[in-house]
Amino acid sequence: MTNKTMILCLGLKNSGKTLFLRTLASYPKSIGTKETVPTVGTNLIHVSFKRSNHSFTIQEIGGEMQQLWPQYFDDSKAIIYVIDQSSAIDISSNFVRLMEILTHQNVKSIKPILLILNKIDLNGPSSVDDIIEALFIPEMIKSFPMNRINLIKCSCSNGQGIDEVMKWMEQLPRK
Ligand SMILES: Nc1nc2c(ncn2[C@@H]2O[C@H](COP(=O)(O)OP(=O)(O)OP(=O)(O)O)[C@@H](O)[C@H]2O)c(=O)[nH]1
Ligand SMILES: [Mg+2]
Repeated sequence: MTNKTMILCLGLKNSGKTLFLRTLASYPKSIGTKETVPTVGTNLIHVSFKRSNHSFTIQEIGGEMQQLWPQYFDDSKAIIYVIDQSSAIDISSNFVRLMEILTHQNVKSIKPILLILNKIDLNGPSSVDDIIEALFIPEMIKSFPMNRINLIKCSCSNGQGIDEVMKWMEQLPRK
């Protein structure tokens, strides 16, 4: 019997959610595809891992729909939040959005959260470590016990970190 685990994929516009979903859907064949269009509404992909017989539905909510994110919290078992580490202007919005998610009553004490520091192949104006610090990610991780928050540095362009993401998904509780 397969079990489907529902995961929500959130993040600001242009952070890379659609490419992330596509990359996961047919990894490693998908590496190298880059063309996307901004998501209007939501976008669903299904991923199955044969070795563990564990299946997932991942739902992207387009960055345009930030105000509606909380409506989707209830139905998901976990949240993946994608951050474009090459975009310095997104730092404060990312911080505000993350705080809203982490303190929301349907999220704060139950859901595992994966922070994806995406576009690691690109050099932004700040170093990756500076972005991690500016977003207070170490403090976030410490304040949520039992490894509830994890961070993976990723490139949906060259596939770096995607294996680690798959391992994180496989250890999620089943439906
Ligand atoms: N270099 C590089 N480009 C990336 C990476 N991930 C995504 N992109 C590019 O970033 C742009 C936006 O990617 P999308 O996946 O459409 O972003 P999104 O978060 O789905 O955006 P919305 O749907 O508008 O919320 C596209 O041009 C992608 O090719 C990455 O890891 N590296
Ligand atoms: Mg999208």
